[in-house]
Amino acid sequence: MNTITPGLAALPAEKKQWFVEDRFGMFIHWGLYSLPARHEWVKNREEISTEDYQKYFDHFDPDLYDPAEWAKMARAAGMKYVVLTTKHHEGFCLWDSAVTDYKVTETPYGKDLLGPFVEAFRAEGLKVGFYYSLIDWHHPDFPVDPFHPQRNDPEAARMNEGRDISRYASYMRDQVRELLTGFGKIDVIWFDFSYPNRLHNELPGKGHKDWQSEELVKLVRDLQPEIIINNRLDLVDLPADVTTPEQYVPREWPKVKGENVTWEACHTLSGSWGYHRDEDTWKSPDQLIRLLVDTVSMGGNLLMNVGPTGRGLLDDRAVSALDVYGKWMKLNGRSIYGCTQSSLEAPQDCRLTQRGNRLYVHLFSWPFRHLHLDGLAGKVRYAQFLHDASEVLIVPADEEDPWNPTQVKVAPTSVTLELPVRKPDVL
Ligand code: JFZ
Repeated sequence: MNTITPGLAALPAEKKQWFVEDRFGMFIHWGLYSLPARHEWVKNREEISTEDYQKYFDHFDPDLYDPAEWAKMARAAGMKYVVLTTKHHEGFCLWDSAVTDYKVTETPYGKDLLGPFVEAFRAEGLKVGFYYSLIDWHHPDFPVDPFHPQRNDPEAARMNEGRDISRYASYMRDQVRELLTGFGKIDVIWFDFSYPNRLHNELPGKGHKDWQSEELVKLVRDLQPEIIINNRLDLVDLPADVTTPEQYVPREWPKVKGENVTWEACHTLSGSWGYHRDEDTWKSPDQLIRLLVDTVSMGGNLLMNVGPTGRGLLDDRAVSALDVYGKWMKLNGRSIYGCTQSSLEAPQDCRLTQRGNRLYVHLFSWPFRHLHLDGLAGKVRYAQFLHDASEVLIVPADEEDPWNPTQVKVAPTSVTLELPVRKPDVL
């Protein structure tokens, strides 16, 4: 047994109730990288120096930014909470931080983005979360490491002289304090990310000692006692409030030390998190819905990402994806909100979600006329389609059809539903 330092204990389950009921949130990656529009890691990938990256700061002017519009779209898509990158790895801050000039108020836009954002999403009834990058490729005290844009610079070692990561850790605490005191009640904080081991090159990685993660968590718990903190602070012996697999569908409910944990999958609509103009890997409507159903069928949440453009709009491809969710959730939201994994085994090509004694069967491919549900003999009172509430007949177990006695055999332990030959024309 680990004894947990006071102030570091994880949130009790009842404080996470809203989160597991809501099930579906919007992730937003927005920053200077929206201008190059070729991946939020562009500074790293193209090894861009801070001087060369400055042009994006000098041209940051999202004149069409209207957070009320975003919030309406998120709500219409069925999303119940939002997580915004207040600072991503590039180090640029979307609020008027007192401890840096590398912030939106110093760009041509010249105004705070975060205050209006928080207000707009709350007004639509969504809970609000802040993503805050532990990595910072701009801060002068952040040592060049395996992910740093200057990692291959022959001067890297010399550059690190005088860089003091403990000063950076204290900068992070200052910023987190601003974020968690200046914008009212914040529901989620999403730190990103740790890489304590040496990676592909010889430079050491970074983990909880570098971030001073314990101090950070204590501060967060102190300022916002009900906030949900994710698991990317490299606090291996501390239970996190939520585990966050990324761009990946687990095979089963994720476990920590053998126990099912609260978890949230995050996914992109295309491949990049930040706005990427030329990417051609947008997920199909079918894939978008499956990601949500798959996740909830294993007891998780889905945080689906959008990357607004440099002018502050969601582009048409993102808007269409949100429409897909909106249309589907309007009819099928009851199989998502407040639902979780069922203890029953799903038939082939199906997923199950369950809320209380109501079982939702999601058919990923359409069977011919009959759907057999094992282990449910005598337990199904009524069956219906969710999209139109039309009855789905249950094949009586004890009656044989005199015209064709071999037609349907109902196993004594299962229930057989009679489906129309043609799949109803809903997504
Ligand atoms: C991180 C970010 O680098 C990325 O830009 C985005 O913000 C995403 C949500 O989070 O990406 C990660 C973090 C951890 C791993 C991979 C990508 N990992 O541990 O493999």
